[in-house]
Amino acid sequence: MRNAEVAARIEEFADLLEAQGVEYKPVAYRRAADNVRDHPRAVEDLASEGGADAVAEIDRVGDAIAAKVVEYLDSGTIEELEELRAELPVDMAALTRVEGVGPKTVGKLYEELEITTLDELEAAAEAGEIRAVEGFGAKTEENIRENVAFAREAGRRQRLGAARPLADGVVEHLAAEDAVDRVDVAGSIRRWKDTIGDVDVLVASGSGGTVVDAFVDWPAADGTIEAGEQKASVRAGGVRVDLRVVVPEEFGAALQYFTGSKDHNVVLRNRAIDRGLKLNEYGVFDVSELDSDSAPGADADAADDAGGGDGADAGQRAGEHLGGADESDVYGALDLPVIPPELREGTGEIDAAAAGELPDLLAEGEIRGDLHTHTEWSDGGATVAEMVAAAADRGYDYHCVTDHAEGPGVFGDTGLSDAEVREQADAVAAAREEADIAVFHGVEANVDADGDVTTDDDLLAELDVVIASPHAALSQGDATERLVRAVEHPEVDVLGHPTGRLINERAGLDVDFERLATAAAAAGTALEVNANPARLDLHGDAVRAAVEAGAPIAVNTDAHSPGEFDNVRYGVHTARRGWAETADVVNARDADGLRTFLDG
Ligand code: DGT
Ligand code: CA
Ligand code: CA
Ligand code: ZN
Repeated sequence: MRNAEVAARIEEFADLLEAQGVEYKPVAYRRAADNVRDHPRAVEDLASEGGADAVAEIDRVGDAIAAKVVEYLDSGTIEELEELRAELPVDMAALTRVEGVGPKTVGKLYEELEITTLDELEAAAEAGEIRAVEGFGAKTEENIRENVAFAREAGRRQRLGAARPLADGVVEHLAAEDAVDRVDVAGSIRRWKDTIGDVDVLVASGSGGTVVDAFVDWPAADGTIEAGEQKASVRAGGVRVDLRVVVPEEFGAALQYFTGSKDHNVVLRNRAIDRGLKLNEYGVFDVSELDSDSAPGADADAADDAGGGDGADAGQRAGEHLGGADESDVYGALDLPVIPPELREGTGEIDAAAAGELPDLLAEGEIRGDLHTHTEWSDGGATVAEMVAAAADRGYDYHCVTDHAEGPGVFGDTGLSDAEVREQADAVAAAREEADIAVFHGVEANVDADGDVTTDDDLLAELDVVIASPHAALSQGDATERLVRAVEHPEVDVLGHPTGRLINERAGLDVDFERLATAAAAAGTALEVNANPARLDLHGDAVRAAVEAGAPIAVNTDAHSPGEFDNVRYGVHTARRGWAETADVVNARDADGLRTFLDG
């Protein structure tokens, strides 16, 4: 499926047009890109079956864009895009990662100062050249200077939400090969880390060459970085994807090793050494009978060097082979249950496993409804009835409509006035009549810079569910007391995307999560794990603080269209990274359980 890759090209078009000061068209291109990305069918299949006409069937994709999509799929380039790139030869992706710098700014800075890269941008800011450009001031220049480092760091890692569909795609592609016995992802993508350095894929097969050939022929691959007998790397949609092929007898050991994290593996290997065992990517070995000269290094650091390399020397497979086909061989040999990948960060999970105290983690499929969603009443793209129907189609037991209330950080006429919220209550009541599931009405209110919730208390009291979210003043220094005030508000049920971070774009609020979680637990207010892959807010470590303090958790997609319900898995796995149990999550409860929470 090449939808994400094609969408990225259309978005690049939008950026370059916007940088040239073209109006309206960029917005149209971005909408088209969103719909291509979310389309259930592979865009390359549409193109090969019905050409540009079939591609133009995708909502908001007109004939002009469809023709460009087909041109790209056929030739790998789009002539008009190449021309735009030549006119504006800038590193758009890197430059627009700087907070406050959009395509228009990039266009202007290129025109005036010929800035094309982050380094040049930083140098110009340091030299005071930016404030001299018309429309820019000292404050803008200062902001740019402060935000370049964050942007540079952000560029090195991809959002989970960008990498995960690629990982799913390559697994699906390889699983269809006869030569592939087993295939799975490893590394940070298997641990569902919020950002991904590269995607690691592991295959069990007796014929590495065939698998490597199939891998480099994966349609989403933009280019091959290297290809050997048992290993290969390609670039796909801006992400590096590493493949390793191992024999089936060693698949479990390799999967365990390459899933990491490195910290987890160090603790695990030391546990093996304590038992007279050796653990590496080839298996678990009993080395107690070996003489000390051929025994492996007695500490984990020495064993560390085992990584990499196509061929292992015999020493690494020395000793009695106890297993390695499955991960359970590895953990079992160390008297441990298999530890869920999300927990493998070396933060106490091995002790917990040894004590039989692993958490009963929330699972995909246990979420029974979304507490935070939008409709076209605010900035969503679907009607109340469409969102309710989509929730019912997913098998949810209930649905909550929580459009934006007007307030700080909610732009233009996006947010509903008090009168509009009351008017919407009637529309929700009508949808409730037609629905097979419970439908709750609420609002997403705003937490101002002081921690006040800016919607009228009387209105909040009329609603079934109140989300309160910070949308403004998102770089104010320590925001702990601000958020504590919000969770202590008697009408607030859920603190939405608590830090306001946007991964790789905005660091978000600085919060003492232990203190916030303690206050949330006392007030009975849920802390949200916002499943939008740009947010994943709270992040795993903060969830863990929340769970330890006994604060309720809500895993919400913040869906603005039915397609965005699918993001729920990112929220579930982020909650798992925070050791959240099913019982901690208020929207894993049934409708009565949820009512009890909301009324409490
Ligand atoms: P990433 O790609 O930066 O998001 O993070 P990972 O965890 O996927 O790291 P990566 O791709 O460098 O390596 C995958 C896993 O392989 C890693 O989590 C642990 C394991 N691994 C790789 N190299 C070493 C090593 O030198 N020592 C140890 N102990 N483990 C390694
Ligand atoms: Ca990786
Ligand atoms: Ca890797
Ligand atoms: Zn929202």
